[in-house]
Amino acid sequence: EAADCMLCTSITAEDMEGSLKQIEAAMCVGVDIVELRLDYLKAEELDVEGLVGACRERNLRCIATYRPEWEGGRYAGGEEERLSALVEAAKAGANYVDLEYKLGEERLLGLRSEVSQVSGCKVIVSDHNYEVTPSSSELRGLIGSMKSCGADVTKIATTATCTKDAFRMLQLAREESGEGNQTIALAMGEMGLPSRLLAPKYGAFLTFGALTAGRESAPGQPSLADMMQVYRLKSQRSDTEVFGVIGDPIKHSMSPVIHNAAFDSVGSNAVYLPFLVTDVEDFITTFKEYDLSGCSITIPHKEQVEKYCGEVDQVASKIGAINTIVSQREANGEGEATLKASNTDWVAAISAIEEGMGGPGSLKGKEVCILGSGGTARALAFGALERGAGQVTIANRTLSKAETLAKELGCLAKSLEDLEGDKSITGSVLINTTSVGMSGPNVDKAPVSAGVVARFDLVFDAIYNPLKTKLLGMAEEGGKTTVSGVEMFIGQAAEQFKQFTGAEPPLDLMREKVMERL
Ligand code: SKM
Repeated sequence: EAADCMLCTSITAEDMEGSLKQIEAAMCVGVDIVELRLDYLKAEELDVEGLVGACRERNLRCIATYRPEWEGGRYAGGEEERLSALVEAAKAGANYVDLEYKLGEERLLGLRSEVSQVSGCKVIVSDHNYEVTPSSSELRGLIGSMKSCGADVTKIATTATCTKDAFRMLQLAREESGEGNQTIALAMGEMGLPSRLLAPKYGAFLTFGALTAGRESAPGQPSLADMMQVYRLKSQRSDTEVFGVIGDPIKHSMSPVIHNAAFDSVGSNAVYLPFLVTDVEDFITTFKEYDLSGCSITIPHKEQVEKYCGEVDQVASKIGAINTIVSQREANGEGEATLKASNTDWVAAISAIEEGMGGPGSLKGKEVCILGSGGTARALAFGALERGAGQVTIANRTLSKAETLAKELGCLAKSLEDLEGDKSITGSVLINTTSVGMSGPNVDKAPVSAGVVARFDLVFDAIYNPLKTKLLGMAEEGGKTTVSGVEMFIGQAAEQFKQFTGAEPPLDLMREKVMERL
């Protein structure tokens, strides 16, 4: 069945003209309802009747919210004035008014009876926690109290400090989603993103998206365009399968763009989310408890998930790094699912490098130097040896980590300092697997100096965002052959897609979707 979770955006302009523009833009995107954030308007611009009227004229449902500073909003004036503006909004025809739970029962019941005299307007009782997500039983208690304060719709916004928090909020929405589906349960912050993107699957009353990136009215809101086009919220159902990518950081990842487009193209009832994960164990427990279907794993977690997986493919186990988990159930659907782990990085990366060197087999006998010693380094070192490379050197900031990996696979270990200083370390291929140069705070940095780059013929960067990293730029300037991480990225994602769906990956579409964004 199709979920009827409404897509909402907040109108956050400081004047009437800006508000009207935002209302028009929201309608163009296709929102179901808008929240008029009266507290964003300059005092002299506040025209409650005009704003509500503008929505009514356009047949657009609206919520009137006048959030005070004491609840995280912008309104700093007196309470009487604030509350009478909300009653005025109800009279003007707002569909909902949002009243803060912290106003207290007596005040809320009084306001509720004032509002309910105005036909059609319903009361949302809301509460915000900008620090944590309280226990589920506390949250259930809160919903109960909100209802006894006259809430037609209950709204709880908490702050997620782990993935489980986001799913607990979704669970709450589901529990309350019976008759009329009247709970908004959102976890704010980047870790709370699943609570926003899976709101339709879990039967929440509504979910918020930002009109444009940078215009969020609460921390962690995705853009409306992404919600509709990338995550396809309008076609989500209660049985939509959930996939995703875990990493820290994760904002730069193009996996959601590539996998969601691929799911869509084969008509798969599945959605793929970015999960900011710092605590792998919390994620895996959540994955199992909430029956997720599969996930990709990126930096820095590739070496930590193996112990949680029931079945690890032999090569992945030898590499010691996992980038793919698929959940598999018995045919009868009973019992705990088995997590099947594999590594789709190494073939994709080695093929991209060999392609850059002239085709299959071209790594044979070549000297390769790998920067970094995490999960991607493991995959690349294994792959290079598998394809017959001569000497493979692992160079890492912390020498001991390089030594551990080198010993396991039969390579040489160097510190980055050695590599910089010792001009006798040369070779054919230089490979970066560190996150230095990745979109984010280190985007302008390179893991080694131009002097090191000069000692190799070809440079491969496992980073794909940006397409041309600082390191690749240096290599290009030095007249070297360069291979960007994007082909590896597409290759590893295509193999994951096969495992996730059993279908052939739409390679051209996947490439097109990534290139559009890079
Ligand atoms: O191995 C891949 C992983 O599957 C996904 C990913 C990403 O989303 O950026 C990068 C690589 O680590």
